[in-house]
Formats: sequence, structure tokens, C-alpha cells
Amino acid sequence: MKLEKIILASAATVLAIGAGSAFAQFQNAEKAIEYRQSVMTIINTHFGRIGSVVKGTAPYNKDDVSKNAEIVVMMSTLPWQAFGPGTEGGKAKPEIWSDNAKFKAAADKMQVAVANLNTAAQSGDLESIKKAFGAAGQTCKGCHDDFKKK
Ligand code: ASC
Repeated sequence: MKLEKIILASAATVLAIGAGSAFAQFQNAEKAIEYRQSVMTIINTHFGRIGSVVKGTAPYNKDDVSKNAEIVVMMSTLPWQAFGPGTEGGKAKPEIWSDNAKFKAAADKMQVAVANLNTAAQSGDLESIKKAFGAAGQTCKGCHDDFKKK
């Protein structure tokens, strides 16, 4: 490799690492709060649509439930980066920062549960969708009980 190429490759690596952290950066706490609340709103909307099917107030349609579950899975990876240091506020309890390991564990549990819900949704088996929906809902509720202000 020519020297210029090595330098370019190194610069690209540094940029990639830099971009990795910039991805999780917000201009200020208000922006982070707005972002995480927006993501939660989208999750609530699409999770809720599956909930209507599970509760029987909406008809079961495999494609719709699959799409909603896919959106929930995708969105489930996003809120956590917006709970960084110095972003206290909104409906977030201080325990998110004082007991961050517990918060992270709850976030991981939710992501696993909604991935399971997505697997069930893609399978098209309403009974397993109902079970997985209930389990996912428990992870939402558990985390909110501990970390979200009423
Ligand atoms: C939601 C939402 C929650 C959970 C919870 C499940 O859509 O906003 O907090 O589901 O109600 O028990």
C-alpha cells in the first residue's frame, strides 16, 4: 500500500469511529429528550396497533402485524442513546443515571422481547403473537415502573 493510501485508510477509520459517537450526540438535553420521547411515541403507536389485534378490537392481518412488529424492533434500538450523561429531564427518573446498569438491563430485555414478538409476527401464528406481545408489554411496563415518572 502506498503511503497516501495508508494515510487515507487511517483517516477513514478515525472518521468512522468519530461518526460512531457523533451518532449518539445531541445538541442539548432538550433535543435528547425530544428525540427519545418521539421514538417512544412511534413505538407506542405501532405496538398499540398490535395490541388492538391481540385484544380483539382490530381484525388480525398478518402483513399489518408483521409491519408493525418490524417498526417496533427497528425503533427499539434508538431511545437508549438519548439517555446519555447530562440529559436528565422530561419524564425520566434520576435512577436512569444513578442505577444505569439496571436501566441498561431493562432496555436490553425490551429489545429481546420485541425481537421475539417480531419473530412471532413473521410466523403468522396469532397465539404466539399474543404470548410474545404480553411478554414484550411486561418489559415496557417494568421499565416504566422503575424509570418513568408518572
Ligand atoms: C405501550 C405503552 C406501554 C406499554 C405497556 C404494556 O404501548 O405505552 O407503556 O405498552 O402499557 O403493559
